[in-house]
Order: sequence, then C-alpha cells, then structure tokens
Amino acid sequence: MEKQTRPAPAATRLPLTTAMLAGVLALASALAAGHLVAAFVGINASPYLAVGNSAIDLTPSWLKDFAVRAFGNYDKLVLLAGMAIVMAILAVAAGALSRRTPLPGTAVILGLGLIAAVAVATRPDRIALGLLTPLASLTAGLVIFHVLYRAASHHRNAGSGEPDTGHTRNRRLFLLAAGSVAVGAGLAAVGGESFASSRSAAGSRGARQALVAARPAPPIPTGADFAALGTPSFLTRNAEFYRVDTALAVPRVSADDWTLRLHGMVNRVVEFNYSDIQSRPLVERTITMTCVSNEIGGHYLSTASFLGVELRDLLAEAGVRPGAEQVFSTSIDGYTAGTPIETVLDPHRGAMLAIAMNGEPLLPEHGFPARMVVPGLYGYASATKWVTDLDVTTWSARRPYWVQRGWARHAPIKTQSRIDTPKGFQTLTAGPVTAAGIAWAQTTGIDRVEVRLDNGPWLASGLSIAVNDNTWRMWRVVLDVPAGTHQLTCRATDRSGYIQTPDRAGTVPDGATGWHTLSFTAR
Ligand SMILES: Nc1nc2c(c(=O)[nH]1)N[C@H]1C(S)=C(S)[C@@H](COP(=O)(O)O)O[C@H]1N2
Ligand SMILES: [Mo]
Repeated sequence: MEKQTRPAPAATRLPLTTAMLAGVLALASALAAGHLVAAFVGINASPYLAVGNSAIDLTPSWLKDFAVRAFGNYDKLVLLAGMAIVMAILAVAAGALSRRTPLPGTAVILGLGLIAAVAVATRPDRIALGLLTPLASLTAGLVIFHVLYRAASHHRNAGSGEPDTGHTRNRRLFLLAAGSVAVGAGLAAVGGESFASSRSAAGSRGARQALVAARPAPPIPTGADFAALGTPSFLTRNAEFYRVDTALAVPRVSADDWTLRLHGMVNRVVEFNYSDIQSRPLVERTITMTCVSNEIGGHYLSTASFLGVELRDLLAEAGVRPGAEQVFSTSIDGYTAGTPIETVLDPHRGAMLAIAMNGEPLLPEHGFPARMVVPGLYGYASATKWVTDLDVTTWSARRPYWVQRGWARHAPIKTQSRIDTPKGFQTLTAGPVTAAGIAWAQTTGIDRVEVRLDNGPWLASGLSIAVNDNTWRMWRVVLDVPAGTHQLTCRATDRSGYIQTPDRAGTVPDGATGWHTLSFTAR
C-alpha cells in the first residue's frame, strides 16, 4: 500500500499485460454492475445503453441515414459493437498507464462514470432511481480496479523476496482474483438481462386474461393473399411484424405500473391504467402499418388485427378544447410523435389505443402494454409504442422527435405497390410466368394494379379479395415471357382514382414515390 503512494522504483512496475487486464476487467465489472442494477430500475438506465441512446439522439440525420443504409437492421448492433471497441481500447490504455500508480486508471474510471451519469440523467425517459446505475458502475469499477491492482502489486513485492515460489503463488492469486471478477461480471450482466426479460414476460402473462373483442374484426377470407405465389401472408405473424425503434433496448414495462395521462388543451386531465383500458368494450381492426422509411420495393410494412379502444373516446372523456391541432404522444422511452387532432377525432378513421395484436397481448417489441395505431398515417406520426402521455396541443407548441429531424408533420401513407415474384435478377423458364405482389392505399383502398413487361402495354392484374380499405391487397398476373432479359414494372391505382406516380422521390421528408421495377431473365 505505502509502496504505491511513493514514486515507485522501476522494479515495482506491474507487468504490462497484468495492468491492461486489470483495466479491462474493471471496466467490464463497471458495465455489468450498471446493467444488473438497470434490470431493476429500468433497462434503458443501463450506462452502456444510455450512452448509446444519447449517441443515437445526437447523431446528425445524414449519418443516421448512412448507418441505416449501410447496416440496415444491424445499425444498432454496429453502434454497440463500436462502443465496446472504443471502451476496450480505453480500458487497455488506462491499464497500461497505471503500471506505477493506479491514478491514471482511477481517473479514466471516474471520467467514464461521469459520462454515464450525464447520459442517464439527460435521457428523456428520466427513469426514477436511474442514477443508481452509474453509481453502481463507478463503485464496481473503482473497487475491482483497486483490488486487482493490490493483488498484482502484492505479487510484485512478494516476488522480489522469493523469486520463484512466491512469484508463482502470487501470480496464481492475481489470476484467481481476475478470473473471479470475470465470472462475476459475466453473471451480473447475464443475470440483469434475463431478469429484465422475465419481468416483462410476467407482465404479459398477467395481462393475458380477458382480452375479448366486443367488436371483433371480420375473419380474413381465404383468397386474401397469394402467399403460395410469394406474396406475404395477409396477416403478418407477430414475431415477423416489421420493427422500427429509436431506443437501443426494448423498454420493459409492466402492465401494473403503466398509466396513460391525457392532458393539455382539454377540459379535464384524465389518467387511465391498464385495467381501465382492458375493461372497456374492445374493438378489433385489421390494419396495414407502413414505415415512412420504406423504400420502393421495401419490406417496412406489415398487417395485423389490433385490439384496443377508440382514441377519440378517451379524448372525449377529457373534452378537447377548440384550437387544438395535434395529439402529441410520448413513449416511456422518451420518443414522441404528433398526430393531427382531426385525424384522431375522425369517427371514420378508427384511430386506436391498442393493447393486443393478432389475438395476443402486444409483444414488448411492439409496445406492450399499449401503443397507438392510426390507419393511413406513417408510423412515425401515429404509432407511438409504450405510450404513456397524450398532450393535446398545437403544432407550434411542441415538435415531435422525427419532425425535429427534418421529417414532415403531415404524413399520410402514399399509394404504392411492390413486386414479390419474380425476384430481381431471377432466371426462369421462358413462356407463361406468374408475377405477383402487393399494393396499398390505406383509407382509400386499392382499385387496380397494372403490370408492364419492358415497354409493352399496361396489363391488368387479378386482385385478391379486399379485406378493408386500410389493408394491403395482393395482385397476380400471368405474363407471356419470351427468352431474354426483361424489365418488370407495377403501378397501383387507388379508389380515389389516383394512379401511383412514376416520379421518384426518396423517403425524406414524407415517404418514397416511384414505380417498383426489377429485371429478370427468361431462358
Ligand atoms: N416509442 C417508439 N414508438 C415508435 C417508434 C419508436 O422508435 N419508438 N417508431 C415508430 C415508427 S417510425 C414506426 S414505422 C412504427 C413501427 O412500429 P412497429 O415497430 O411495431 O412495427 O412505430 C412507431 N412508434
Ligand atoms: Mo417508421
């Protein structure tokens, strides 16, 4: 101990690998301890995830777009891995600098603890007790670093007296300490992770009783899809439903703790809990949800039967005051969206607060305990998951998450179509070829889908049985295809008479336009 506070002679420097190992294990313990505590207070308060989430929110849009384009659904994995690499380098460097004295390592741990504390404290979710997690990290990091440091210095000191036996025995002591720390950190991290997910599973199970629709959605007729030809099945299985999240970790919210507060330009503030919602007459609606980030030919859309209550009934209980323009919804993870008040109040629209999809309570990934679903609007402007707060307000008063980042306030889903069969660049046999795909024009419904081979005439396709105007519709057509390489194009016409525009536009700011075209070869 005294040895460390005095300037130590060169002989007492820790071996480089020992010092680096102490640094890495201390940091791993810090992260694991924080993650474990976060399992109890709220998983997004995990220092690692909080720093990652802050990084996402601070990322400029162009870089975010690049990341999504380059890494797709793995963008967040790449971010987490990148953070792990940076931290590992920092830990190795901190260890390497601490061979004579533990001060540099201590300083790095304190610095990282401070960053984590700031990230957790400034998260919009402001998890109560959230600051316990960086505190746990800091404590674990400092204690483990110093314990390992002492074990290692001890082995150095003893080693100078008894070159052989003492050296190996104390080396074993250090390795034992290091090994225990590694195992302990691993257990803490895994324990935290599994506790967090079991808690949410318990919440879902508890909610499983009595989700019965007073007004069920009509059954899906056979012939509503052409899945045998390669289109999606009409209803998307919950586990396969597309997903878009800004949060790194799925928020784990228990139904018992959840409440929804409705306030702002209303006559009285109302608050609902899960059983309030569950015990109301529930309505079920089959809706195709679409993401504004869906590129031409993309797969960011899915269909489910959502069970819940009418949002406008909840608003009616609060009493909307004149002058209100948007329902500004906030998620437990801090995400926000703005939905036009006239859309939410429109009795023909069917805007919902949903608690179940396809006959099961919402999966945590899709917003358990409750989310919004509004037919005909892109998800970013209407479909807030884990929603806990509805503020009836004006557009100038509050700016939603994606609107702050350059996306449009007004976000009706655009009439679109996609080719699923044949696949792009597929080679098939010349002669009769079946092409098939999907089209969607929520709130209006699909009237017609036409298909064109090369620069030939537009051919009418056969459509699947229409389920309702808020869902996709499948098309198919048999083409006579000569040998050679061909271009296939499709376009939809909706029931308002609008023909899908050929003009290409990107997804920003209000959704992509253009025809889906692909090439294939017939032999
Ligand atoms: N809390 C929260 N709600 C959210 C989002 C989000 O990132 N966080 N993404 C929105 C977007 S962009 C879309 S398209 C839909 C996707 O819903 P899903 O993930 O259930 O398919 O949710 C919306 N609701
Ligand atoms: Mo989206």
